[in-house]
Amino acid sequence: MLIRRPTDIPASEITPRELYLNRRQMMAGAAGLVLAAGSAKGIMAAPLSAAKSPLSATDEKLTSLEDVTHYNNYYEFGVDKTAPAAHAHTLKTSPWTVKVDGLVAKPAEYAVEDLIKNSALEERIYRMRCVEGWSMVIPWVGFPLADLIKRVEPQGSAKYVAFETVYRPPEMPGQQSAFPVLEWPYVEGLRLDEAMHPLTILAVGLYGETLPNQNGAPIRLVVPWKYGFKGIKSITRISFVEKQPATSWNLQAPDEYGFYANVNPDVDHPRWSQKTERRIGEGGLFVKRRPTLPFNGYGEQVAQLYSGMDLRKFY
Ligand SMILES: Nc1nc2c(c(=O)[nH]1)N[C@H]1C(S)=C(S)[C@@H](COP(=O)(O)O)O[C@H]1N2
Ligand SMILES: [Mo]
Repeated sequence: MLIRRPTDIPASEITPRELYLNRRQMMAGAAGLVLAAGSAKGIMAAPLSAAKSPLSATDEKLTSLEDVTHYNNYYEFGVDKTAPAAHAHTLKTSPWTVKVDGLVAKPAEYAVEDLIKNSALEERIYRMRCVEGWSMVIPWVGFPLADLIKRVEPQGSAKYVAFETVYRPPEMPGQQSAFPVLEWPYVEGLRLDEAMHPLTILAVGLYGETLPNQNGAPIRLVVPWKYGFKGIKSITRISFVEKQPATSWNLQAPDEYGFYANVNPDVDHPRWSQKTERRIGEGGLFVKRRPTLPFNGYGEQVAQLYSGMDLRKFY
């Protein structure tokens, strides 16, 4: 893991990912062949420099890199937890652009390398809770979504932010299915104040390196007080809109998955309880499920966003 504060790093040392990889391949000599093969498959990871954030949940044991990268949900590559690790290498993540449009004064199209270069990257260790009942602790590398939002200057009429994953059936086998589980592309959304909250980040890496494809390379959303499905992967478009946008899981089963999807032990999923969770990696017969906390334990920071709202109605 390579984690240094941005101020420690001379500008000459910060190179775009491609340059970095080429240089590393040249220096690696014979081993370069192996790296090049990995690079061609789109599975190369490159180190990222990031400052440790005080907003991390530091007291909890990290989920292993193996589990974080081999127990995934990414339906574009299949519905099994192991499918994304097996198949996501087919997605070409470079070059990659993120289009930012809608109700903003300065719409823009960013190359992901530029977003990475021009952002103050932080390591954020977050508890993550999936609606299916499991949880992990993941050291993300990313930057506050608010930083990007401020750059494009939302208009007063912008009330929500809508996100879109790429639609690329040739690279995403799940998008080729005649009976898809979800409508494509995968879409998600946040209220503008949720999107602006300091805990909300766009992640570009984990465990000190660029994101593996199965975790949403090259850029994905992370909102730690909401169920995992809000964390849309491989984002290609971010739009500022006036009305609450459609979201993939809500379209699929509106009575099971709401727009807000705040982690809430008191509101059961129609088919199962949300009171407890299984921490991935805690094996063994007698390992107890952990109690699930309101807002996944981030209530002190985020509960005020929802004051006066009936969280049974707005689930
Ligand atoms: N585009 C896209 N984004 C997605 C998903 C998906 O199927 N497609 N699954 C979601 C769900 S249900 C979860 S729990 C998280 C899992 O993220 P992880 O595999 O990095 O832990 O990604 C979310 N983002
Ligand atoms: Mo999930």
